[in-house]
Amino acid sequence: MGLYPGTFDPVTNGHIDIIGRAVKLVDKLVIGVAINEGKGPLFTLDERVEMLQQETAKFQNIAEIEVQPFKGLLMHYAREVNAQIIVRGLRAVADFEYEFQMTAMNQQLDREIETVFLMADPRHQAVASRLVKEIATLGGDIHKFVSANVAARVLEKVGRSS
Ligand code: COD
Repeated sequence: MGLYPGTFDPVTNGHIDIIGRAVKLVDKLVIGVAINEGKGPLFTLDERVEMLQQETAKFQNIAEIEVQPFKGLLMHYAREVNAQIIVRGLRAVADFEYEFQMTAMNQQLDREIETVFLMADPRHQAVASRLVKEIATLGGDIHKFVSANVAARVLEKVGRSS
């Protein structure tokens, strides 16, 4: 069983690419949506969970998928859901230091659970939720980076019609 944790504010084509790869590696994937108030999310926790449920329905025939909110320590949550592996996505070199530090600290908290890193298709590697929100706010087209459903919801949130 694998756990893919994140903020998913909102879920992007980069996240979906990683989920599409992860479901080939595990029989069940829990997608843990962190409250992460520190990041000042645009979407509520319920909205982020709902969007992920809609976007991941197409993978249900490959592996069982459960989207759940979580708060508190990732490693406590990973143990609670019985995860053997934590899935993380790697984007550019800039991600590496953050991911390296987080994994190293998490390893100190629980040595039984391994973190695996997956890379998205080059078309999706640079996509980041933060930049999608910025582009939307500044009047740019976000349809290459998120699904039509997510794009409509982002545009509505930032006061633009799609
Ligand atoms: N290509 C590849 N991977 C991608 C892409 C892309 N285009 N976009 C995103 N990803 C990957 C990210 O690298 C990440 O691995 C994952 O998808 C989720 O990304 P985000 O940005 O939605 O989520 P994060 O990175 O903000 O999630 C951070 C956590 C919520 C997992 C972290 O803060 C956490 O564990 N919080 C709980 C508190 C805790 O345990 N703290 C101690 C940590 S040591």
